[in-house]
Amino acid sequence: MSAAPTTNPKLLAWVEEMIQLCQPAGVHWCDGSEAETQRLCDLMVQGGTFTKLNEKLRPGCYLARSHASDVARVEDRTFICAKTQEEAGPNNHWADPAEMRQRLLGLFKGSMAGRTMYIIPFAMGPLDSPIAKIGIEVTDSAYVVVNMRIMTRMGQAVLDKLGVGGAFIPCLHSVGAPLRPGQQDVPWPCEPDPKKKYIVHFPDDPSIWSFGSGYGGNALLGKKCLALRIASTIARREGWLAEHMLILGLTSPQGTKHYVAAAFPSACGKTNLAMMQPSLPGWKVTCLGDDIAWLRLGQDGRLYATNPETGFFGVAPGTSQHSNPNALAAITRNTIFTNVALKPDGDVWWEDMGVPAPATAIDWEGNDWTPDCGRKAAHPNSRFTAPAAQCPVIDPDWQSAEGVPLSAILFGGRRATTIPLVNEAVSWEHGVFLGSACGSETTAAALGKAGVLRRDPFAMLPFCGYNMGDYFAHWLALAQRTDRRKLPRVFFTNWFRRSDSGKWLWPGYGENSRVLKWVCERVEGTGQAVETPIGFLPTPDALDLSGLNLNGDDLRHLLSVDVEGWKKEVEDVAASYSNYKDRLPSALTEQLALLRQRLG
Ligand code: O2Y
Ligand code: MN
Repeated sequence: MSAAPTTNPKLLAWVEEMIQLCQPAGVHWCDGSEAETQRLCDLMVQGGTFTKLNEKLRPGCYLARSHASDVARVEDRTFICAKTQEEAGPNNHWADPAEMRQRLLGLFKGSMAGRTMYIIPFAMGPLDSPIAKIGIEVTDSAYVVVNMRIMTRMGQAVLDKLGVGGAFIPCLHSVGAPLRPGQQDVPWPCEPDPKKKYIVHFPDDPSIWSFGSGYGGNALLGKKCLALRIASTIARREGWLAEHMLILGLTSPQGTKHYVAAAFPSACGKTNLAMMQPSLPGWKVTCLGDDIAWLRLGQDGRLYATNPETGFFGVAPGTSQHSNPNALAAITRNTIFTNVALKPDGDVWWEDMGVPAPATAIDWEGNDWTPDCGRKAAHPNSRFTAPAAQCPVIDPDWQSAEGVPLSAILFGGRRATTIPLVNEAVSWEHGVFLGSACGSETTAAALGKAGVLRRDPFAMLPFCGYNMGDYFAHWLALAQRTDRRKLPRVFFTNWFRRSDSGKWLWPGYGENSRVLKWVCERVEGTGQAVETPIGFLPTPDALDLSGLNLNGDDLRHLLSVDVEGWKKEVEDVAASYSNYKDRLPSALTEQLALLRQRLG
């Protein structure tokens, strides 16, 4: 502790307490330097956690393979320990804070024996942003340290900002695999029993405790835990919003620029849209973030968006030259790959990469793999961790302290039927209704059949740190705090509509720029639309479909109101609302009633 690079007494006291609790073999304060990262990567190569990739083909890149029991976020082990279950809401698992604390103290006791405790000072949001938050993650995973360095602003600059009296959010993480003296370590230590993993949030402290997993959102505590679950509770108090949204800039051939934020449930292609290459000539997309947006009213009454992260933790399978050329370019160097396949030439491969499968490879579990072996080479949730600055279309203002003013917000989901390609809300309240009705179908659905629909309001179901009914009210209240004409226009999009025979009706990817163009035109007052029972839909010739071979029937299907489908939709949304009981704002019940009425 004498080597601590801070004099902040609260931080020193907390770290001392954590050392006493976790009993590590050593302590390392992270400075975030290049040299430190290199030392940790070398250490992980020696220990078998990392494989260095071919330096010529993927300079500065590494591959990690996780334990087969530790491959994704664990929603059923994620808890919001608010004072009461009512505060956490039906959208969260809840446990009594005092009881949970006792349970966690038992688990963390001696949990880092034989390991190094790393202390990671990190900031979510640019350090000079008025809503930036400082976290300190204490972890026994070097993998977490090197990922956090990509995903957050990390190191000495954060401690300098914290100073002697600054506040921080304590984030305790252990893989839950202490080493006995002389015990050999494994490449991916973790607690294999799913029932012993805990991802716990105490919104009243606030603090985060994560035990047993070394993977993704379970372990990189700045991301879903801090920047969404805890930040959403802070944002409610402080009057802003922490959202599961990408942020992009869209510039027309005439040079007019609009910023758009978009919320889609997990696995709906947010990273692809965030950095898309528009198919429309002369249009340009720039990326500000692919997963999280913090939104706050500016002095001028407009809503400003900031990405609190500095990297992409993107899903690898499906990332190809067709779906996301800019992501492929961003991950050519200084990238950590987790659970993808290793080719004999020391490069990586995954399903739907758009290049032929190698004749042989090592799969994500470390076994020999051939294309005909009947197994996937990469895990479906395999990931790349890459610096945002490496994205070829990163927006020049992506680190702006004030954020960027939003012209539009898009909601969406993966829906085979009923939901049109694009639909504009008629008012802020209607927009909040559209957000609250978000849902997505499982991708495993048989071709042509709708998958199982999971309602995912605002794409925040796994990430809202308090009662979703109160969250809806917080969104509605924004219109009382500013001139509502200055708020972004709200749209609902669906790139995943299928015909009755199961054919995709919309080509997606770069072609989505045609929808974004209409969105900009609506904001500017030039886009043609017809008012329908569900909102404003583009008139048949309002979308720029030049050069796209879309047949008239398919276009009509994409842009029509399926009244019978919508009647079922209304009842399904009503059923989801019943979860929130008296916490559901009356404005949303009214929106539902109005929609029922308009549908006849
Ligand atoms: O499985 C994980 O731990 C990652 S989940 C994830 C990662 C990046 C961005 N979004 C998500 C998500 O589930 O929404
Ligand atoms: Mn996400």
